[in-house]
This record gives sequence, structure tokens and C-alpha cells, in this order.
Amino acid sequence: MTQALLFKTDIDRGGEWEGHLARLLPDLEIRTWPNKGDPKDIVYAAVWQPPKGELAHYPNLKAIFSLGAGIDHLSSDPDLPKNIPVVRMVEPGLTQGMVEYVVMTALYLHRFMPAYDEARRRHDWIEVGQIATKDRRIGILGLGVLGSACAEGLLKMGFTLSGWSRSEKAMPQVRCHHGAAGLEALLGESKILVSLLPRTPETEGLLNRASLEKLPKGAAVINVGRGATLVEDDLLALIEEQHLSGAALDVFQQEPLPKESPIWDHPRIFMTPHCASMTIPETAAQALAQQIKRHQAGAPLDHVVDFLRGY
Ligand code: NDP
Ligand code: OXD
Repeated sequence: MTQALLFKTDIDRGGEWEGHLARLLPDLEIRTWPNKGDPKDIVYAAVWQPPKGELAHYPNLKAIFSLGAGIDHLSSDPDLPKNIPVVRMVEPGLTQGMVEYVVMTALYLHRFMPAYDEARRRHDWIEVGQIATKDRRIGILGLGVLGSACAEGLLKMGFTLSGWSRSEKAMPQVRCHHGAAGLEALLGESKILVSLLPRTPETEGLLNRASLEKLPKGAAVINVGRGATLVEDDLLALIEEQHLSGAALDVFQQEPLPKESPIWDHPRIFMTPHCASMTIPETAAQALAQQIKRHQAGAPLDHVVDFLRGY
């Protein structure tokens, strides 16, 4: 029987992915959605944002691989097959991209660029000052694969760090907090807050007026996790009231960000269209192929989603 891998991405990269996958997984036929052929041949699916209900049509599917680190594009499908593993993307290219983005935006905020940018638009020659990275504590929400890699990158720049996770953790040079009391402590001490949380019922709306007000006056926010975590109107109001000094946002409550959103033109917000980091076909295909080969050999898969936790 033919065994095939169903592949679906949102960016056409000229067959780059398919080339790597065909080379690394010669015993599987690579079928790029929507050209799925006989649904009975599909044994693995590697997908980003498949249409809702799509993955219920493959009776021999053994595992689903997300092409992104987030799996909310899959968990939001009420017809997602329940009896097979769903695996998050963990690969060095995606991790490196996120470290670059978080270090870049942390430095942007640390060096008061929103204030300079705003002054520049008024043709105002101003001087805001400078402080040492060791005197700036950055709080990272989410100390998973990406949060812990970003912590390492920020430590290299000399920042002082705190982090927050669901379970208790210990990381060298990071003041680790967890749970509700831990969040309160982290917010109270973070001059830059980075969210690298997945979208789950617990993280939705977590960063709202009440929680953001706990940040010290003049603090700034970086959201690279999911847009649903941050209540955008509350952030905008707190910038307006000068409780917060600025933000760097890559993910939004609604994507694409609606044309009329004030975030597009906000002088104190650095924004990008959900591109903080992307899976790199070459390295991600290797990670995917390793996982599939392990599964074919009967070994356990890594990074399997726990749907009770929601990530
Ligand atoms: P991981 O699953 O490795 O890490 C998630 C972290 O969040 C863990 O530390 C986890 O805690 C923590 N967490 C989850 N829920 C809670 C909670 N309720 N309270 C406290 N901590 C919580 O994920 P990754 O690091 O690989 O990815 C994180 C997210 O980044 C993705 O889900 C995705 O949304 C986003 N992302 C965004 C991209 C972009 O381009 N903007 C690109 C890639 C990812 P614990 O350690 O205790 O489990
Ligand atoms: C994501 C990704 O989950 O791009 O946002 O990997």
C-alpha cells in the first residue's frame, strides 16, 4: 500500500519543503494539499492552518505535525482526530529566529527607541538617556523551548531576568516564578515584559488592564506568543496614560490586524505581521523527518501536545 505524507503550508516557497521531505523520507510519497490523492494513503500530516474538519478525512492517519510551534490552529478544530498524537514544531531555525526577534525588540525598548521615534516624527532633537542592561529586568512569560532560548540570548546582552511558567522551574541566572502568586511577583519587577505563552483558555486575556497596571511605571511589553493573551485596548489606554512607555507586537487579537486598528500608526508601538519567527524548511524538514522515522521505528514522539494542558 502507498504511504503518503500530507503537507500544507501557507507560504509557497517554490517547492523547497517538498524537496527536503522527499529526500529525507524516500519511503513516503509527499502530497501537497489540496492534491491529496486517495485519502486512505495518508499516514502522516504536516500542516499549518488546515481547513476545519480537513484532518478527519484520513482513516489511516497516525500522527499530525504542526508546522508551527503553536497548535491553536489545530486545537480550535472541533473535528480534529482525538486518538492520534499531535506534535508541535521544535526546530533550531524557528528557535534562532525567535531569539533574534526578542533580543532585537528588547534592545529597541531598552534603548528608548519608541520615545526617539515619536520625537523624530515631530522633528524634535531630544536626548532620553541610557541605562545599563544589568539594571533592566526583563520578565519572560513562558519558559518553554522558545522562552528559555530567549532567556539565554538576553543574558548574553547582560539583562537581568525573571521568568514565569506553569510548573516550578529552576534556570541559571533567571529568577523563576510560577502560578498566580508568581505572576504577580514577576509583573511587579519587570521593566520589559515578554510574552511567549501559547494560546490556551488560561492565557486568554491574561494581559489586561489589571495585570498590566502591576508593571512598574514606564515598563514596556513585547508580545510574540499569541494575540489572544493581550487585551489591545487596555495596552493602548495604559500607553496613553503613560503608565507604559511602549510595546513591540507581532501577534494580534485579530490577524491580519484590521486596517483601521490604531496599532498600525502608533508611534510607541513597533509592530510586525506575525513574522517574529518562522520554521526554516531545511532545518524543520530534518526535525520532522527524525520524528517520523522514530515513529516508524516504534519509538515515542517528542513534543506531543497535552490537550488537557492545552499546549
Ligand atoms: P512551549 O510549550 O515549549 O512553552 C510554553 C511555556 O508556556 C511553558 O513554559 C509553559 O509552562 C508556559 N505556560 C503555558 N501555559 C501557562 C500558564 N497558564 N501559566 C504559566 N505558564 C504557562 O512552547 P514554545 O516555547 O515552543 O512556544 C511558545 C509559543 O510561542 C507558541 O505556543 C506560539 O504561540 C508562540 N510562537 C509565536 C511565533 C511568532 O512568530 N510570533 C513563532 C513560534 C511560536 P511549563 O513550562 O510549566 O509547561
Ligand atoms: C507560530 C509559528 O506558532 O509561526 O506562530 O510557529
